Amino acid sequence: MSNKPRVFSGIQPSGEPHLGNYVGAIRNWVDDQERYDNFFCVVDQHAITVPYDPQQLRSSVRQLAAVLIACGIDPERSVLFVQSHVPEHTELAWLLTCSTPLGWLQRMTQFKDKSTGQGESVGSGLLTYPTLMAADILLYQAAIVPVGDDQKQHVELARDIAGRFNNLYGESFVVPEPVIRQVGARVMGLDDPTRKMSKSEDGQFHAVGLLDEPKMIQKKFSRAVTDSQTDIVFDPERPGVTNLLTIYQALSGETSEVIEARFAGKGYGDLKKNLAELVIETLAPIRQRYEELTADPSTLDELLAAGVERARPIAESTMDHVRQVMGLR
Ligand code: AQP
Repeated sequence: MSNKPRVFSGIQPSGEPHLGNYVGAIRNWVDDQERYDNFFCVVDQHAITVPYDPQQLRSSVRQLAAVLIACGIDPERSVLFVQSHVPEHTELAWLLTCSTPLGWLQRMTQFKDKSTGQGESVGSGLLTYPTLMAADILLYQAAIVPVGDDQKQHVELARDIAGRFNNLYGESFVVPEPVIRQVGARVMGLDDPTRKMSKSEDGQFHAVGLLDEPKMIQKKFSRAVTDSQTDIVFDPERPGVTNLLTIYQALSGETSEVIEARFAGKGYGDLKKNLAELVIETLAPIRQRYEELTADPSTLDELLAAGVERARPIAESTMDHVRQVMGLR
């Protein structure tokens, strides 16, 4: 057993993974892989909280797992697995749901955003999504949860849920901390820089997919919405140009001053062209590794099966304890 701090983080196979997922989460998981005892999970049961196509889900799970490995998640060093392959996630989710006040779930902004306009026909899984996420994290006694800014509220709720359970039934769970990198914690849509870049958002020019062809990447950046001003500076009042500069900063690792100096006196066309080149350069090795990995489907099956083998004993040990203290055994 490792004595490094334990990390858990998940990603939904709800569409093609995009640059926001990469900058806000995946690259941080990869960068810090050596420092932690890592559990990374393709959270397919989260992806069914909104209407979906079963055939599509099946292939998205495989695509996402392969993309994570192609991005640099090393299945030897990190435990990589699919949520539904470890049934303890849903068992713990139900047990936590029973001690989570309704009001805690109703005030989640993701629930409010995703349920807008659906009235009472909204799936109740969308409301209880955060208790499943809390179960994902608490099952592995993870201390650290690296996420993008949009998931901060859910990790804070997981802390509250863990605290409440520990009070009710005795010390059972490590109370997890969200870890959010400053640069790129919320990448915005290229077609509308006031909305977060999302897998499930419609619009061909909204998100840059991690497997997009170079030509498509150029096209998406050339159409990115900016504004009618000319100077290229980070300015929260100008979300379009700031979003492009933020992506540039996250991928180049340069400071905002250096980047502003580089583009001083230049136009939006230059920024978009340079940024597209940087993104193409970053994603090219990922696409190549993805192609190699998916050439033989059995390789991925074996890697995912090995991930379950490593995850399950820990999940089972937590559940043994939880069933006991809750009077279910
Ligand atoms: N736009 C973003 N900028 C920075 N980080 C982001 N993340 C998501 N979008 C951005 C981070 O990526 C990780 C995995 O996200 P997820 O799959 O669990 O679900 P999500 O946060 O709801 O992401 P999407 O892409 O918007 O999916 P859909 O459209 O299905 O809801 C998380 O750490 C997240 O913070």
